[in-house]
Amino acid sequence: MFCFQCEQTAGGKGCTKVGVCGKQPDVAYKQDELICALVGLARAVNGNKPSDHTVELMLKGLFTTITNVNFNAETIGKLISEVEEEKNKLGGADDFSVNALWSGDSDIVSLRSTLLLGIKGMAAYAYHARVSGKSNDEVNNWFFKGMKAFGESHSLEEWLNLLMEFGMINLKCMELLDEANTSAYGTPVPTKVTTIIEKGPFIVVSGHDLCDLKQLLEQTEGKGINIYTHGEMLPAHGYPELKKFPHLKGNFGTAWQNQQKEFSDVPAAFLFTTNCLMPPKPSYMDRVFTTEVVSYPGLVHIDDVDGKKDFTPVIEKALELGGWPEDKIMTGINGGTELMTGFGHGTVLGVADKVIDAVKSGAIRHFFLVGGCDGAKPGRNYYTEFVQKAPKDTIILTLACGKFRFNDLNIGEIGGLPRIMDMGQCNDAYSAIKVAIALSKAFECDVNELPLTLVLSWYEQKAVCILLTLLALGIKNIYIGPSVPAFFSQNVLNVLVDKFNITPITTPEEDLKKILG
Ligand code: FS2
Ligand code: SF4
Repeated sequence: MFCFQCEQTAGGKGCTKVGVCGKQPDVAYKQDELICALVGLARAVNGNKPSDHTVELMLKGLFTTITNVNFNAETIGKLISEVEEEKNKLGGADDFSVNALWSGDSDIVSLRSTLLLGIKGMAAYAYHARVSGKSNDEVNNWFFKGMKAFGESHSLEEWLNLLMEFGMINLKCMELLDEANTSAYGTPVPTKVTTIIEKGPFIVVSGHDLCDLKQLLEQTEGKGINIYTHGEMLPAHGYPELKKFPHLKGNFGTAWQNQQKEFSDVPAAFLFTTNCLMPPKPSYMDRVFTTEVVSYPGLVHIDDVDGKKDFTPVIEKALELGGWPEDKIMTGINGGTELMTGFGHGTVLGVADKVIDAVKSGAIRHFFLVGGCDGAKPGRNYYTEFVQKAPKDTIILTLACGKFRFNDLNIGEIGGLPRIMDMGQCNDAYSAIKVAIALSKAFECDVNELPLTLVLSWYEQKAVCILLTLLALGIKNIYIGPSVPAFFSQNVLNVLVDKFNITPITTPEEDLKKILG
């Protein structure tokens, strides 16, 4: 097997025997086979408008191969057969070999891989938008354009151009998902979320899919079961159409990489709607359920029947386990019991005047977007320390699961605005972009001239598509960590440094000094 798509890849180079994430070689081979089948499907579509079913297969297929989503060779095998069948219905196409993906000039392999991984990330976003009823032809068509490109030969410059074109398409896709979420669940509002778990039966919902959470909230109404979010589901508390359910109580645990410890012996059911699933331990395996494209051998999967799901097995398990007999005080990483979320573009731009005045008066010196994925490496303490050491006249915008390193800290307010503002999930990077563009208009300057610095942490492929969007928008001086992606060759990294001044993180002190001067 060979896989180097995420930040924890073996030796910082590639997993070749077994995945650090727990992915076994048979699953890795199947995932490669699936990617090849999808290139074949794109070839068969050949620039024409794909049908709705063809698009669905493309999105499902790509999403399935993202880190910590699907560990099940059997379900991947079924998907491959469906893709092959669809390809043949469209008149067939030449096979594409996985060797073609990883072989050739190292810089070309690097650019090709970066595009493939970005496309995987965007597929997850397009998939979520789709289940909430939003789809966009331009975005859909680009999946086929991009996937077909892997079977073609392009110069370095052409690959770079494709990456930038993709970045702008992913911006459209994130906008589409924002529209899907806000039109279905309302505009997020600032909301306090407790980490204390009430006594009695409960279900913990993880992943990014708000549509699954809504269905589960409806199906558990009046049943004496409380619902808690986990990881990337935390921002759900800010959406009016979800927070209106009184049994959506709070947030359980911290970021994905702590689940094997945090879930152990907990008397509750766990539902994974998307990544990040880790191989479950025997102490809690019987209570973990999957849905959507998430799958793990031996876990019960909740299927979708015409957009509806029956969560009865999850509900029955929660009732059987019964929860804790007394309220359980759980805390965030730093000991806090209260988290805030709901600062999407609707909220932040709603107080734009206040923000602009605070910048003009000097009350706010600088904004940092400290966001992205979390992970297990000790180097990720950088992000906690960065937030703790950021001067009191600075604001921390944040998003995605990396925030669990510091979202229980109380670091005060500036003029009534909390110094840490959680904008949402990773896809809500769209909110951050919207706010940055609005501020640049208000101050009549380029985005790069704003008192704003992006300090990003990456782990899986959604971070790749977001980074490409930021670069395509011409955003420079991004700090990135905890390590440089293995799929960036030295020359590709040099180009990114030259063109965009991408800077690997060093220490919080040094980076803060460099940024604030
Ligand atoms: Fe975190 Fe995992 Fe959002 Fe990523 S919960 S690393 O999927 O997409 O961020
Ligand atoms: Fe390794 Fe990451 Fe690939 Fe898993 S997803 S096999 S950890 S590179």
